[in-house]
Amino acid sequence: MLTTVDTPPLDPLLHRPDFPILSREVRSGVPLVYLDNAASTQHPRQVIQSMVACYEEHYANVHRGIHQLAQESDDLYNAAREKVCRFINAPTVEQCIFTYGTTSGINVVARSWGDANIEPGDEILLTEMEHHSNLVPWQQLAERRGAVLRHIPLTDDGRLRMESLDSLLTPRTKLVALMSVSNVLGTINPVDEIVRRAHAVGALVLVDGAQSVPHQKTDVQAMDADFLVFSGHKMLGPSGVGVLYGKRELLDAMPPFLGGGSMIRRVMLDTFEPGELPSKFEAGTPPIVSAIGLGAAIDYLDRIGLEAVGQHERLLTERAHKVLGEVEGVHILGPEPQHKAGIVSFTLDRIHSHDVAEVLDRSGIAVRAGHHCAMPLHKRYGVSATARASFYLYNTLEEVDRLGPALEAAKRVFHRKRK
Ligand code: C6P
Repeated sequence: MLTTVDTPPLDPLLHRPDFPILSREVRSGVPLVYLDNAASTQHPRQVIQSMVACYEEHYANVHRGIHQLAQESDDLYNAAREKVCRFINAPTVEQCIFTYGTTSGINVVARSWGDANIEPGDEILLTEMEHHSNLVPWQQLAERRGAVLRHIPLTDDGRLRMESLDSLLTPRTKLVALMSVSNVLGTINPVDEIVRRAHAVGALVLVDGAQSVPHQKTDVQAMDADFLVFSGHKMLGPSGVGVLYGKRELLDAMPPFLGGGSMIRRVMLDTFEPGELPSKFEAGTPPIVSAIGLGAAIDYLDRIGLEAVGQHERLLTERAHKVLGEVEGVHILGPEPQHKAGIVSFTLDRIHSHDVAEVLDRSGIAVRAGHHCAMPLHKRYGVSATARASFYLYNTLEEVDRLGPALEAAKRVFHRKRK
């Protein structure tokens, strides 16, 4: 995790008033403790207001009109793209394509780059910890093109077995697609090293940044990834918008995936000429207001600084390991806090994770339970489901502390039932 000791500590209490939803009560009048941030984060007023202002004052479709509202919407939409581009240090704005989320970005690459470049027998290297969004599109591609899928195995403590790269990366490998941070284990993967080694055998790398871009500084040029995808709704932005970044020469050479309005230069009755980047990959009316909201979310994160966010989440994660470690019967999946982001998944002996989540909910604590769209990962660790607490900049140590008594309560409820 990219944090420095010089970064002043983040005080979540300063930011919580910006998030109206965090002050509401749930169930029978208990304060909400929102620990489901890996699924989706909450929104500060600044993001909500940016979208309200767009609807109330500027809204029109983009890239189509010459009237004033169309121009104002264009300006706001284009400004959001510039913010995204600066946020990940993309060399040019045209390389940041607005998608509908991480899933849609991966599918664009699989359908467009994949169908044009993958030949029978080519290998695509994934990892055993991937989200279904970074498994299924490649399975579909492999089926269409006769490619072979390989997977980097995991250690018992939830890290990639890097030594396996010696045999898994070969001249047959055409693409490595991996998550930078696991949405279940919290593991921070050594992306830089994997990119370097993949490039050494001529493979491209797609990084699923859904769980890292919101929490740690991302520099696509330093990372040298060929593609990066992420979602707005995991970084204080609205749902329905995401980003696909790609290297210019790759995006230029890729055929468009979705056909329709906006993505063309010229259309004849029986053929068309595709437009330039980024429009080539933004067919139809894009998620205009969501993109503008994402721009406002980036402004908010920039003001706080991702170093401070990462440092704060490290404190919360360390505290969560301590609190959960004191509850007998809890087993945490994944590595020690120094190797992970703010995501802590666990099981509790003899209680299904859905029941754990339900009892935590009675105390106002929102966690996710289930397979978290990572069934193969859960199978690797011999469990079908886990409960997951995941943190963001507005969570406090006191909120994490509440997990302890709530889990003890869960044990009392379910162990009594079984007697
Ligand atoms: N993970 C979770 O609770 P979308 O839904 O397209 O915005 O993001 C998909 C996705 C892809 N990769 C990773 C690493 C992810 O964590 C997610 C979304 C959520 O873990 C919802 S399943």
